[in-house]
Amino acid sequence: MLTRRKFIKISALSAAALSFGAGSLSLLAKANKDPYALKKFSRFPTYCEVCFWKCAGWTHVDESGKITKIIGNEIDTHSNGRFCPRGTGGVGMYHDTDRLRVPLIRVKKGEEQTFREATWEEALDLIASKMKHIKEKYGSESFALLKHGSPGKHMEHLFKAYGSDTIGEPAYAQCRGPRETAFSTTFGEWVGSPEPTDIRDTKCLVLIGSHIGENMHNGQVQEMSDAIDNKATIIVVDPRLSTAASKANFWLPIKPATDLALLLAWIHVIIEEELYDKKYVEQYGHGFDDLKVHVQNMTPEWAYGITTIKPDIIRKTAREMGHASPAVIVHPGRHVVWYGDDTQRGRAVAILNGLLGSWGRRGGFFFPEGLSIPKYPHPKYPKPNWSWETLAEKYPLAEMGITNEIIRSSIPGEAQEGHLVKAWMVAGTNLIKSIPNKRLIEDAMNAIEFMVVVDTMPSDIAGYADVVLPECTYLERYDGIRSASHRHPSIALRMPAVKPKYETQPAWWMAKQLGERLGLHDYFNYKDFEEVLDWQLKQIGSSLDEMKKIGVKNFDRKEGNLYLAEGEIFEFNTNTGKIEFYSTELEAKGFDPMPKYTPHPQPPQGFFRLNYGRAPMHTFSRTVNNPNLHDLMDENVLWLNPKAGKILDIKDTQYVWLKNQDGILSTFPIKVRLTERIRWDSVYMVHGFGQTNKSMSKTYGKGAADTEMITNIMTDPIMGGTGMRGNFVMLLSENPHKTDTKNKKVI
Ligand SMILES: Nc1nc2c(c(=O)[nH]1)N[C@H]1C(S)=C(S)[C@@H](COP(=O)(O)OP(=O)(O)OC[C@H]3O[C@@H](n4cnc5c(=O)[nH]c(N)nc54)[C@H](O)[C@@H]3O)O[C@H]1N2
Ligand SMILES: Nc1nc2c(c(=O)[nH]1)N[C@H]1C(S)=C(S)[C@@H](COP(=O)(O)OP(=O)(O)OC[C@H]3O[C@@H](n4cnc5c(=O)[nH]c(N)nc54)[C@H](O)[C@@H]3O)O[C@H]1N2
Ligand code: SF4
Ligand SMILES: [Mo]
Repeated sequence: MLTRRKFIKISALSAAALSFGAGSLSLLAKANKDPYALKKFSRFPTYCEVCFWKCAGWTHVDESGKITKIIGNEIDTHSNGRFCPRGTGGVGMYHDTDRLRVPLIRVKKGEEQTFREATWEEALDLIASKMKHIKEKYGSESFALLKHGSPGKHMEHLFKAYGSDTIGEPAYAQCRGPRETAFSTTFGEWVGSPEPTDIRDTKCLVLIGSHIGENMHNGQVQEMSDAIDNKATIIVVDPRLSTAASKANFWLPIKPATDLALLLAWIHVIIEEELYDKKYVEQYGHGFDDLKVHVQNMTPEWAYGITTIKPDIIRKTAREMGHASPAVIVHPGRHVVWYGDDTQRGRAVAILNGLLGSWGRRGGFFFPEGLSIPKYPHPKYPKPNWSWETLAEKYPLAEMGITNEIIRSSIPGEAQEGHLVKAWMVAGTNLIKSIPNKRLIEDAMNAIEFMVVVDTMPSDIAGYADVVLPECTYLERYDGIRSASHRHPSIALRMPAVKPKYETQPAWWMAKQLGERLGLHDYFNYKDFEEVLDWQLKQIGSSLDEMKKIGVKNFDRKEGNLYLAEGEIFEFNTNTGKIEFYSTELEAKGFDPMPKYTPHPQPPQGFFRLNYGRAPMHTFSRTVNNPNLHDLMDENVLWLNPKAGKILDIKDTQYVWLKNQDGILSTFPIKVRLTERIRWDSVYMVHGFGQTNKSMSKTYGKGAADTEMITNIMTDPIMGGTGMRGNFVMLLSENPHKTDTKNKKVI
């Protein structure tokens, strides 16, 4: 048992050096059997795993069996047949020579910890024995799964069969959780993914920090470009001149952390000037009169003092929305964990949409419809004694596992009585980059008994594992059927275009192998995943053969219209059956039934607010080493206003280190970009860089990591989101890590 978990480097290991026992060879032979080499196709259907928009496409393979390109599937309405630059660059994930190649097991050599190569048999046996041990000693609930993306789905099935629902993913408490709670307490529905925003038909699109254009969620970007061509009014609220802001009719360079005041002032104007959709509000709304009183004094003049946005601009933009109503979208955003009052900010956004009558209306939000894919038959999952829900109890409206609470519950003294997490499987998520508060993660990793990482790359988190399982990339495997909720239902198939490189394997195979070892055969009662897919597809009137040829299948809607009909009787899934301007659910749980503005700290003298976001050619940390995408952008830069640069005597292209309000230093320096596009009180960087694992040879040490600087977390009391935008940094021109007087490294 390891009591201290040191980060260890994963060196580029060669598969050739490995000798296999006969058992594991036969295992591989089974899994690698011909589905991977369907010679009659030169293009194979897939859906993209570079981000979670899941565009469907074709992987092209030449006669020598080499992947040449990936392009969009022409009948995929999700992507309109076009991939974004990252999707096209997905080929690089397959070709990346730094990929994980073989299973690895941590060993201690004297005082040193290191990895050694292992056979699949050995690695899987070890994990299964640990799973049995944890179950016997503490209960299955103590083995947590932290996951994201396709591999996570397969592992989720394994964990639920094993008896653990201690499961969480960063797409909730680090991403869109607050907006889902906000919309479900208002309209009785999550926004969901992809967002059912009818952007192509809108007359007015309001983006509050949603930087579509840098945020490259494909369908939205394309529809926004159509909306611009159709002369829709674009209003962007962002302290930074984002790409979207540069295309907007109105750019409101708001003082960071004050959006709620602007939203309330907009609500004030829309009610005061009677710009709201009266019939809609009367028929569907609950609590309008309370809201009217609530915002009575929240005038544009009041908001001006807080937001720095001029009253006449607030009025003008409110009128634009009112005149476009109901074909108007106040976008719910996606990564919305900013300042801890994010559910309440999301509520203000939802209320605005409710007033403008945009929910269920053309040019606003449509009612999406998806196809539910029948589950391959298996016995019922055992009921765990406790689960993620138990760990999230202090957040009454948490609707999914809270990653950081699972992590916290791994630390004795922090965990609730009887609910200590003792082991983790981490599948498809790089926790070191995606979860703030690295100290907490390190303490937790030191405390747990065992940790498995399933990844395609030697990511930061892989360096902390006891066992690393190398997954093949999405181009080399089957996965679950993509069922997209959209204007109409559609499904897409992902199948291997080539055999997995090296000794890599798909996650479905790993899950089955572990399941068999744990005596859970009935949950994995199939030979391979083709069998599961074919069975599922046949239940919905298709087949694996058909899907291999077409890749995407579109279905007609069955569950009602895209929009509300004029005056339609409609019951919303809230306590009152209405759109709740006044939330009865929040009130019952002890929270403000209507959103209030509360001020947040501003940067102290000498510090800037740390702002971060996306670049069009990268997805988080998963693409930074991708050879194709690395060529397009190989490091992140720090946006700094020239005025601030002048005062600090910091020049354009100069490298600086960062130090945050808690004295945390950035491991690596970052290049300054002086630009008027950022306010003087903030700096901005793209998330995902500052890779600490040397085995990621192209990207190691390039750029800085925003996550390192995020140690102040403003937690949303309603659903547990980790607000990450309340961190402040100062810029250091000298290397703070340089050797001290005794010639020893400080860090
Ligand atoms: N500081 C900060 N933190 C953030 C954000 C931010 O902007 N700043 N953004 C937040 C948001 S919105 C989100 S959604 C999350 C994203 O959080 P994550 O999904 O954890 O993001 P990545 O950093 O891309 O880590 C993905 C990991 O999965 C691996 N991987 C990629 N493909 C596969 C595969 O096919 N199989 C397996 N097994 N592994 C694979 C990659 O190599 C990488 O190690 O992060 C959140 N955290
Ligand atoms: N290329 C690319 N596209 C992606 C992703 C990716 O990794 N790469 N990830 C996808 C995922 S999972 C997500 S969740 C989305 C996230 O993307 P979005 O939800 O669109 O954006 P955020 O990351 O929340 O916000 C970034 C913007 O907020 C602005 N901002 C910062 N502080 C404030 C403030 O106080 N007020 C206001 N009004 N604005 C502020 C920043 O300047 C920046 O422009 O992107 C998705 N699309
Ligand atoms: S938006 Fe781009 S990266 Fe995301 S799934 Fe689509 S093609 Fe892939
Ligand atoms: Mo996200």
